[in-house]
Amino acid sequence: MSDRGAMKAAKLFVRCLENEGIEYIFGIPGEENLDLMDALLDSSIKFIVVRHEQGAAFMADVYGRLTGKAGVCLSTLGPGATNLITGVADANMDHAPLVAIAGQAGTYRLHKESHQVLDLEQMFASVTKYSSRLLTPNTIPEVVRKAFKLAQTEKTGATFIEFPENIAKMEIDDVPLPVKQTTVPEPSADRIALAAEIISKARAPLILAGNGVVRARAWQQLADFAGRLNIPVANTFMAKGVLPFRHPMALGSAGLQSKDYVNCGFDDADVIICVGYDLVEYHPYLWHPTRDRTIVHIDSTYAEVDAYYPVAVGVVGDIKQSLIRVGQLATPHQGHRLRTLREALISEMNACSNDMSFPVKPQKIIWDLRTAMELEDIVICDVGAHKMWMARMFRCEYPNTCIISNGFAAMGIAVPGAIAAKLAYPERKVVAVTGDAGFMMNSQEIETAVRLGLSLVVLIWNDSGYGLIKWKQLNQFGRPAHVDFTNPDFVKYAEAFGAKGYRINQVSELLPTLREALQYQGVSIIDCPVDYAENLKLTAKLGEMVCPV
Ligand SMILES: Cc1ncc(C[n+]2csc(CCOP(=O)(O)OP(=O)(O)O)c2C)c(N)n1
Repeated sequence: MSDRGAMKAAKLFVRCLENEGIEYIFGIPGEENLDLMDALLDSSIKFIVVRHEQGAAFMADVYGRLTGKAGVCLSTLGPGATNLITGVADANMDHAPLVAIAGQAGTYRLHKESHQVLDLEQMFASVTKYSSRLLTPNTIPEVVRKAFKLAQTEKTGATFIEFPENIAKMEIDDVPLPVKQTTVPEPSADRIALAAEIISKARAPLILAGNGVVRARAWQQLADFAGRLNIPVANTFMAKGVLPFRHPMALGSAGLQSKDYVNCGFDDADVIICVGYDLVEYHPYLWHPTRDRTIVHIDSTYAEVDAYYPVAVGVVGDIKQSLIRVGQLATPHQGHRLRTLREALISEMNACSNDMSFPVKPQKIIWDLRTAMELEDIVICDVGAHKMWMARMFRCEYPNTCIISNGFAAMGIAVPGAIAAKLAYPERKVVAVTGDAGFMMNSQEIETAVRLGLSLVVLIWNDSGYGLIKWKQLNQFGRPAHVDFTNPDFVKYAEAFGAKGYRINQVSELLPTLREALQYQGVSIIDCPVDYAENLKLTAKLGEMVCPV
């Protein structure tokens, strides 16, 4: 073979990454990965230099969510690796495929107190599916293949490779291992029959669709299943869009910690069909406190053990196949008992479409954003009160058009995530929806976006505080504690990066500003004051709600 022959281990490592079809690596180099960085110069892989390793990990995380292929991030040893870890944990807990790579000191100084040395293999073990240190160049093909295989196999997640600098310099004559696509096994016929029987006999079945449906790309099968059997569908935050919201069976997102319309659907149901549902997102005690409903578990893996998740039948295997086959066998239901829940949500979504109050109500921000964006465009949502509103009220007609971190729920994902989304889908518009606090956690990546010449919009919901925490404090204690701060002038801040800054001074400016920003060739940052008095009003209203079912 012509590309055989002795080469540096760093070069073999890069060949192994190319063999995995890697397009981008997000990261920051350091002194302990000089050979790897140099080898990357001769590669087809594009290295995206970022401004904080956490940004790199979030970029890889969102790239993985959107494409289904592992996103790759890289740091140096010690402080670079500790900076990386939040984004890696976020990917792992939200089941986004990601491979993290860190440099390490030479193996001759790992056994003692030594400059910048931490045991990274051990540190990443708790936030990944697989964590490995390269102790000899001979293991590079196996370790890289295994890291990608595990990251991209259900339940997908993060893996980690530690690459000591002396190993990277060694000579090796080897080639990458062939990449084989793993296949999910077929569901068994008796489980399918039992699930179909339970569903057919149910008085009031309900589907809870989770992020696993997105990962399995099984949204069409889900829509066919729900449509044929006439069963309403609630989705988790991360599964927004798995059923187009215009579908009459769509009930919207479940996951608000307090009661919501959709919870009335869970209360009313006797059989709950969980499809690709990850418990980490929305704990079963929140939707199944009585522990007495019949649960049908349709997923690619066995169910997690949880006292509030007693599975009557588990249909484990390829989710697409399971939905097709159970859907064919089960008897369709009639009518739509939960239509009133859907109607109540829709009337709430519409209620503030013409609201002229200022600061802008969350519902109105969402209305204008949905109006300004095309349905295939992508929102990356940060974590906070704005996420709760977006999850609940931002309509999605397609999956992966509103990315939400909801397992680990780490603030700071939106800006780096938007950069990754734009790199993955240059032809689509991308908006980062973020609180002022989450924005400031990774706003340094604005420089990355500007340098890369990307066009994206950052919409900041400005309340000069940690809004979600304030909401909870007011609910529980009636007074806020240590949640207020001041912000820089976001317009000047944007301009300092070479981005365009907008400030919303009255509500009527929001829609035209969003439209202008979406057309702008470059990065635009919109500072939108938000009226979070609506948070408590929502909790109070839902608290007093009598179920309309
Ligand atoms: C990295 C991280 N730190 C802290 C938290 C806890 N937390 C969740 S939401 C939130 C407040 C977010 O404030 P902001 O970004 O301004 O959004 P808002 O709630 O005001 O919409 C905090 C501190 C978290 N989820 N992630």
